[in-house]
Amino acid sequence: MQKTLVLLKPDCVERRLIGEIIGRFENKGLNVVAMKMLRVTPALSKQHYAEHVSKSFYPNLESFITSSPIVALALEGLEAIRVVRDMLGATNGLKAAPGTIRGDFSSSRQMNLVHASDSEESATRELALYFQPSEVCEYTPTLVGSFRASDES
Ligand code: 3AN
Repeated sequence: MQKTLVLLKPDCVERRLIGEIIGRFENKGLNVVAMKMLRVTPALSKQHYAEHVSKSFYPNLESFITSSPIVALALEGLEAIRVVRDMLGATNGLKAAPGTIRGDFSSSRQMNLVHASDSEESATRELALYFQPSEVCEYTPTLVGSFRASDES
């Protein structure tokens, strides 16, 4: 099992797509194990986007991610990091395949609705930025047997 960090960005919240997008993850069989709404501060933005801070587009990225509240989620599932990235689609909504979240709802590179961790290292780092260990609720849903066979874990 893996955990991954998902952020429903300001455009997702402003467009009232929170329920629609979380529903996709739930329908897939991923477990929501932590969730909160928050406002990203400039300091948190710099930590989150550490790899982009020195790039020319960073100021626009920071002003966007701090512009409205976001919803942070920890999702758990088998191969959850890759599965969630595949569900998001390409970074630019104009290039994302139909059927993916960005392909179906976004026509922008910046306003691409959702962030998800892209590796185990990023997931560990990013989950720690948004959640205390005590905020992550470990549980096994009773429906798990309806989502996959017992030998598929
Ligand atoms: P993803 O969210 O698919 O992992 P990243 O981490 O490469 O994409 O980029 C995060 C955000 O940084 C994007 N949503 C976009 O707003 C911005 N960004 C990335 N690359 C560029 C670029 N070449 N020009 C402008 N903005 C960019």
